[in-house]
Amino acid sequence: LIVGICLGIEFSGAVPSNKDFKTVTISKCKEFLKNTSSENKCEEVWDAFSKAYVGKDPCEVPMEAYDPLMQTVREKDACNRMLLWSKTKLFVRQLREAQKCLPKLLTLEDTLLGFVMDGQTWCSKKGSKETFTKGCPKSDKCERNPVRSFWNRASEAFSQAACGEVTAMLNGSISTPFNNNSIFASIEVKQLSPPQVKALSVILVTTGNDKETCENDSLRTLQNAALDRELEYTCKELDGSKILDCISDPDRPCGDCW
Ligand code: C8R
Repeated sequence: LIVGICLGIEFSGAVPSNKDFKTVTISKCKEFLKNTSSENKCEEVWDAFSKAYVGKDPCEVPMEAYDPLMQTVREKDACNRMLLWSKTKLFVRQLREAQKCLPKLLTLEDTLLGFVMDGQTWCSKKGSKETFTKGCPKSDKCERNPVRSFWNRASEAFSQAACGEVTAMLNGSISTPFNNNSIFASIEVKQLSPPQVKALSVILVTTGNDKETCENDSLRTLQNAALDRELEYTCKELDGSKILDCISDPDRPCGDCW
């Protein structure tokens, strides 16, 4: 809904919402860090975050603008537990919400920055001190916008912390599950290499009747990219609808579903 509303609004009509956005961001940060030794860090995180885009043309914010933010937030390495995805956000979210029988996999949304910024939109204007949450440019208008650059940079840092076996959930109901324009293809895969990372295991999730297989051309490209990087590669097809039905059924034991 929010995306739909934003699409219809021109940037010139943007509404300042500095306060709300800052309040929401800091309170989500505090919620994430509750009962940890970093609880008081959220103002510092906000400062580093906002410096990346406030006062700048919203089409001229490169991913490097978030480098100082990445320095403030150091994530732990995630060995054998990292879950990357592309075009399967909803499915991954449903899996995480179901919590049942879930292999203990970690997504960027399980880290501070991913958790805090998920679902938010933000930008500023040249010379302005404000943050806007509506009317911000989309990636089709300009690639170097604050939101896209944030996810590029955060995804780069997240995948740099990968180790062991990395899992990727890709969408088998679209014709190009591995798409060069995606953050997964253009940033994350490029960070994965031995000795830190050993294997890439693809789970191709299908929902509905359109079903690509692991033989899909784009997945062959991914396989070759993985092998060029000297990573072991596996690919497995999964019926997403079946899995979701199964994990939401209290009478079915875990082992039945996976
Ligand atoms: N990642 C990227 N984008 C993310 C994100 C995330 O964790 N979380 C959110 N909410 N978004 P896509 P992709 C938003 O095209 O390009 C990481 C951003 O607005 O389906 O391959 C994550 O680690 C972003 O523009 O997938 C994952 O592995 C779109 O969702 C890849 O990058 C991107 O959604 C997914 O990026």
